[in-house]
Amino acid sequence: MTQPTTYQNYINGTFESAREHLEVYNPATQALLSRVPESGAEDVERALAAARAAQKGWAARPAVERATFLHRLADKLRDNVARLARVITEEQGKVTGLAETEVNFTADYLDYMAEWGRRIEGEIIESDRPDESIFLFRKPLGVVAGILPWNFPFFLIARKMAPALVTGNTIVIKPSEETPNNCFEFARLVDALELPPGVFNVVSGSGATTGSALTASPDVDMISFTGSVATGSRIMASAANNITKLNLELGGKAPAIVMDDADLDLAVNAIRGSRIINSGQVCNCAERVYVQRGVADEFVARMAKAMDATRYGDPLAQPDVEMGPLINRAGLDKVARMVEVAQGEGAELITGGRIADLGSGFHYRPTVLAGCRQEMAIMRQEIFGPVLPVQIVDDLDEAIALANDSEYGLTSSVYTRSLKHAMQACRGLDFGETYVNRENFEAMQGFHAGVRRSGIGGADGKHGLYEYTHSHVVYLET
Ligand code: TXE
Repeated sequence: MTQPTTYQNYINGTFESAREHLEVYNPATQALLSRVPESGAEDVERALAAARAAQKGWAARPAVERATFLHRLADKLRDNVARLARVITEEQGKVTGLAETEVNFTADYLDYMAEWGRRIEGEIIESDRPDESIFLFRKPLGVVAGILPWNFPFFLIARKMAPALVTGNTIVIKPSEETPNNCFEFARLVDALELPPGVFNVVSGSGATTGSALTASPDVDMISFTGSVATGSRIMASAANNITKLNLELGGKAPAIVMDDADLDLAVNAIRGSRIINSGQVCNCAERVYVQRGVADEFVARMAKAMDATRYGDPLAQPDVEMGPLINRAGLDKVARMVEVAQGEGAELITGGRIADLGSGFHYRPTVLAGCRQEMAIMRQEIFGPVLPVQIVDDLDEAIALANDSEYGLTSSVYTRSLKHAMQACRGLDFGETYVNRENFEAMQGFHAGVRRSGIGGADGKHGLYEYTHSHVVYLET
């Protein structure tokens, strides 16, 4: 058996030990993988001070020069795909193919954001005065704190650091305590680039200790957070003391609407894929289905068959599985409890419905629940597991009204062959994203943002890039 690795924080271009440590386990085998710093307030302050000291010099470089570091990092990622994917799978539990996709997508994302180096634009605004010019510059905010979740832990590093760095900010990343190892491997590759010290820093630790030290600090200009609504709300309260700018992605309860005129093969395939990918632990994937009455029985029967056929297990021991374990015991218990409560409230269990005993690991059987009603917790709260609750609707108006009746508003999808229905859904759905006749996944050049409690601001594309800047308007009278 391999010995657990001990990782160190990455502060000011140096790997440093911390006084306290946390342990990281493989969710499929429960084997100890690593010890990582439980960083205290002093570690956090040192990282922030390093980021502050580096920021002005970093911002003074041309954006295209800053971008070259991101391109070089992308190349390093591509040279290490298999190794990095293994680190991700070991601590997070996703299947190897998905982990490899995550690494490759992260490399592409770094390249994509680097390309903005030559495209960041200000504005020249018409003046009311005869001899005046008005210029709008875009400037970096300063020091960004990036607080990460565990579901796409590697990609989320880049989703925060790439737009931050290309626009001239410096960053301190805190990975989730569930999945910090991949972030330290990322830092090792950054270290080999000879990026100026302090531009990119990593401090690991729990939310209560390290996360709250970061969000409480007056030396942070923007907090970019992806995680739960409860933690997002706590972070907002903490940021309020310093009026720190926030960018929050807080998950979703994505509705999938399946109309009588849908291509059912496509709908079943896409929705099933969306529920088992990453064991259902994805913010943008179908969490509840509204199916029109005419195809409801057939949809449920086909979905149950497809879910039932899912191969799951330890992705490193059985490379052909389609789904790995859930992230931890708490995640597994939450999913199991939600399914039990739903059945108590009258939902009909079609398939699955229990923890899978594979000897070790946090596995849950792919599950379909029919006869669900809007007031059930399973239709309202984020499940974050391979469980699909299905409710019957009579028409599209009803489906849209039920879809919108949610505290979340990140993504949504609709399956129909009718252009009229598709456009009606696009007009009626109050969400940050809608997918029509396709699986739920966003593009890096889009804009991933939610409404209601799904967050504030967003990521990706031009709009995501400019979240990391502020405007500076200059009135020049000559
Ligand atoms: O999230 P947390 P958890 C949802 C999903 C999941 C639930 C709980 O429903 O079941 O959240 O997951 C840091 N100050 N999502 O408990 O607590 C923490 O250390 C500062 C949806 O893992 O939000 C970690 O780095 N930071 C989501 C990060 O916040 C704090 C993805 C996320 O942890 C903190 C993940 C504090 N007080 C879970 N407390 C998505 N949007 O996709 C915790 N953290």
